Amino acid sequence: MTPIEAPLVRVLADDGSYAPSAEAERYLPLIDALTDAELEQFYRDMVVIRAIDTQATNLQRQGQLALWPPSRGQEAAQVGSARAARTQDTLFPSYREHAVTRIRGVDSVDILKVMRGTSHGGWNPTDPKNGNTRIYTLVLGSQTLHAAGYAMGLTFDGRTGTGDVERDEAVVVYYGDGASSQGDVHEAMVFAASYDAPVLFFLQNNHWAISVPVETQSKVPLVGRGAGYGIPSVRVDGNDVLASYAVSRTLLDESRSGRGPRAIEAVTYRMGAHTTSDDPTKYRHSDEEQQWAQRDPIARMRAFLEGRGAPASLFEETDAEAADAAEDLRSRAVTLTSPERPLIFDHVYSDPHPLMVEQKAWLNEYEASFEGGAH
Ligand SMILES: Cc1ncc(C[n+]2csc(CCOP(=O)(O)OP(=O)(O)O)c2C)c(N)n1
Repeated sequence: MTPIEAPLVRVLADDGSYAPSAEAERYLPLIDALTDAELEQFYRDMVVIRAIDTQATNLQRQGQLALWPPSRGQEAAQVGSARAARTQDTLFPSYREHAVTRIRGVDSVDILKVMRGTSHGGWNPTDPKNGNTRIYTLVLGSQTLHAAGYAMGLTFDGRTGTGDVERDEAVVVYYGDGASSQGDVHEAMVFAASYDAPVLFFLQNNHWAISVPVETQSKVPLVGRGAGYGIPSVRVDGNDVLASYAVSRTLLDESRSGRGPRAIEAVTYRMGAHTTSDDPTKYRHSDEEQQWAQRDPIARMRAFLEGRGAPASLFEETDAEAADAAEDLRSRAVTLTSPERPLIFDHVYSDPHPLMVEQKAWLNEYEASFEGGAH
């Protein structure tokens, strides 16, 4: 099979040394402007979310969750882009954006509620503490239509494109290489391009759509999909948090300034299983996994920080913070209680609907028939 190659924006080499690719040149001023505290925050974000992700995977294995989609390996793509978004932006995740949601303020336990089956959506996207983060979407690609429509609305309402980067709003939507084959994604790109909507299509190419390799999804680099609709598109090393941050910040600001949608293909790797229901050893080789282990985004950033003289205490404190966050997640996850049965019928329609009323009555009657041990 022909390998998929295209120029890549990369700032850090696999070993963490500062070695910008030619394509990275225009983004370097943004990286040079980052303070030590900001660089350390990127690292902390990645380490903490990995601990949370590992904890959630363990919780599923111990029967506490029905399912968990691990984000291991994709931390840099997610952290860089989420830190690049501005407070006023709205983010539309898929179902693996655990770092993105956390950075925006969503309590990771709220994701666990969905995966444990105790909540439909997990969090209220209009609650300010959730940082304009929409709920997870499991229907592949559908969130790109929601995002494009929302971004069009921002234009119609005059909430974007005034030239004030601190106030103009933009949208980031996350989706995967598999989802990029969905019609919804293409329709979203057509509408966004036609209406100059301020939306950044952020594709995490993690190389696998469950068992389907990316080479089967496309004969050309996926970055070409946005370009095909006239959307300026950039391919970044998705395991390089600095590249992800700088390109996302630049393209989002271009988009909010009224110049239309933008797209990023972040080339990364799903280090774990698709979900806890999947066994990747059935369809991919361990050589490939070992190769990508050498490009671990956390090890890369750590080596970079060490090279800049970061003290050992930074790494010790970060590990302790991550362990605390994981422990806190566990202690709260195991106490989540099931909602009252009728909740399943709520929020289907905004007004009472005769069919819902009928079904709710039927379920109550059915469940009541078990009471008293008659069956
Ligand atoms: C419309 C639709 N079709 C099929 C599925 C089943 N499905 C769930 S995840 C998945 C693969 C998605 O791969 P990708 O978009 O690359 O994202 P990743 O899971 O790798 O993050 C499929 C086919 C679905 N959820 N929605």
